Amino acid sequence: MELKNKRVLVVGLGKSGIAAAMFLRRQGARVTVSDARSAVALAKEIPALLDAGIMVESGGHGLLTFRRQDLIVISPGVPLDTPEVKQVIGYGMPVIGELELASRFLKGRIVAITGSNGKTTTTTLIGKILQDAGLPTQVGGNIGTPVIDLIDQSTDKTLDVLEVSSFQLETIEQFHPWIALVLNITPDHLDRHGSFDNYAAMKARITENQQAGDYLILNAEDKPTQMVAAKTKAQIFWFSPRRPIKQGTFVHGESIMFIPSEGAKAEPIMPVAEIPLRGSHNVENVLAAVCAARLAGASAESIRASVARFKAVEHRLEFVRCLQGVDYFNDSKATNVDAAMKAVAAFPGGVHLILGGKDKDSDYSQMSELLRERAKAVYTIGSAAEKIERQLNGVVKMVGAGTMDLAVREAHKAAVPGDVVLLAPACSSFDQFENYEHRGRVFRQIVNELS
Ligand code: UMA
Repeated sequence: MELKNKRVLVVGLGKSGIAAAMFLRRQGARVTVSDARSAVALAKEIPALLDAGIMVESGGHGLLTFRRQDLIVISPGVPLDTPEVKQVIGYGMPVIGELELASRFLKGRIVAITGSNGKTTTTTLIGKILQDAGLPTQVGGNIGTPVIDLIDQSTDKTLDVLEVSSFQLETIEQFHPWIALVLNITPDHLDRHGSFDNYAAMKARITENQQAGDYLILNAEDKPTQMVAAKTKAQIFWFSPRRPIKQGTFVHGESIMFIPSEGAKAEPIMPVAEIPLRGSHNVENVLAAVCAARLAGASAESIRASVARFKAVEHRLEFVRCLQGVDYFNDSKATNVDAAMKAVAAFPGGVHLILGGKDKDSDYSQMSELLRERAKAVYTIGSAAEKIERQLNGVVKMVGAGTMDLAVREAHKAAVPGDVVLLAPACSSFDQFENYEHRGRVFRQIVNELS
């Protein structure tokens, strides 16, 4: 892709927009960036961009800026129906995302992981297993490091392990993973994608450019994920915690097994009991990671050792502390209803659950049965509080806490030894926090200050 002297507009000046703008400039493009935030809010970012010879439009997107370009690169957080974007797409202007741009320059082979939940844990785990197996590996994408930042270090031998979101997949064209994984598809981001079908269709795009020499790993127990099988040219591998499958990974008795091809003998990888992560959803994440790692060339022994050493990723059912016999867990990354349910289901009972934040058109009543069974109380925070209280009315004791501070303190007062205080908010964080990491750090700090 020739970028020299091309006029390129980068929309959104977050992590991926800044990385994309700087990369495009290094490639000799004439770069402009446009962000909805004001110049004051962008005061930290703007000087370095201007120094690099990049033009900056702040405080909103101007249609004229959009029209005078050869290419538009949009950040994952910018919806395609943003009026200016929609209009130039109508004129036939090429619009791609940072993932697509990066993957055109990235060397090596791509292992891409998507799914509604478990992406970050599985991505991190695959990265660790491959690194421990001595394979040249780097990790990035939705997990936090823009894919563009992996380009310089990549060689033809590199395995680029990428967490990819529906937002990123919405703007791909040629993105082509060697190994693609779809962990599960449950409702999320419906405010952005409009419907579950649209959202699922975005996830399925991960396999759009795969060919017969590629691998697609799918969850055999998740219906919407199974549907992706009909859309691929790649060889399909399945994972299942419940039943033997013909090709892929599954649990047999107490062990994780791998079958490399239909009819081949099952190879034992490791006992399930050696998985150091809580919750049955993490067994699924490990099954998916094991399958990818075996296909990428890691040995069974090496995989077993890496998995056994693996620690929960920050903000994913992360153990914070035990105080007066009560365990505190931070699952701030549980940003949708399904993830929050998986977190609650990881405990046999006695859960004091902190729920709320910014709603994403979610249906919290799906949690009713599980909460009746396992939760002692729900503490609501953020702008979704009223909706949650309405939808879960009468299901479980409800405490309208409003803020994280009050929620933790109320839960601390009510919890008795053996109980669990769990932050698994089922919402995004943007109403009260910068992002889910910030929310998780605030929770941890309040918990660590309790006495
Ligand atoms: N902006 C506009 N116009 C708009 C909307 C946003 O100018 O219409 C601007 C904002 O003012 C802001 C910038 O765009 O300055 C933010 O861009 P962004 O939201 O794309 O955020 P980045 O910092 O570039 O981070 C993105 C991913 N964020 C999202 O997809 C929302 C990060 O995933 C990812 O780690 C990073 O790229 C590197 O790849 C985060 C995320 O929340 C973790 N992902 C969602 C999820 O996991 O559920 C999909």
